Amino acid sequence: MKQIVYLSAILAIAVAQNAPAPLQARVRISDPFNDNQIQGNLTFTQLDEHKVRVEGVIAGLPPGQYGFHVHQKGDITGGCLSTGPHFNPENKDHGHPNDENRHVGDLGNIEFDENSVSRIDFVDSMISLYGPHCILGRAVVLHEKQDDYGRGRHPDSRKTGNAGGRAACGVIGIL
Ligand SMILES: *[C@@H]1O[C@H](CO)[C@@H](O)[C@H](O)[C@H]1NC(C)=O
Ligand SMILES: [Cu+2]
Ligand SMILES: [Zn+2]
Repeated sequence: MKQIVYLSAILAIAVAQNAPAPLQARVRISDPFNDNQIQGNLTFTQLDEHKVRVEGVIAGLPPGQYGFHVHQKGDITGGCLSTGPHFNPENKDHGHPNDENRHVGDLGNIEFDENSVSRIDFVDSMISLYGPHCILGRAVVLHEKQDDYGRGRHPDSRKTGNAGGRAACGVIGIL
């Protein structure tokens, strides 16, 4: 009896060690070409094939909603503008995170509270840490205005959600 208990304990440990560690990525958000008023860290965790959890805290913008995207390039040599357009490997229109027709990088808006803090914790079903939707080595960009999810009248709505300038950004790296 004791041996069976030992054996199953050893087996359980072996199974746990065989399970791959979750793929994770990290990004430090800042506005180094500005005055470094905006600061934050985010962690991405691959939960399963179609789910990535995004969690972290960003501080430094007045209360409100701000566009939040993954942009194509992990290049911040010339500030957040160097990151290029929204990550859009399937050539779709800009949209809401729950839309079928959206850029892979369209993560919608994040909200800053009255203390200028945004607490982020959501799951997205289109970004990935591997494969054709992989966001590793690309950039997170936080905008100066609210993303209208492509529903606005402005000509930029279908391309960028008319979210205005780029307030802060960071390159997504493997953790
Ligand atoms: C981000 O993480 C670094 C260390 O990993 C820490 O020094 C820094 O304070 C964090 N920034 C915020 C805004 O939490
Ligand atoms: Cu953007
Ligand atoms: Zn977009």
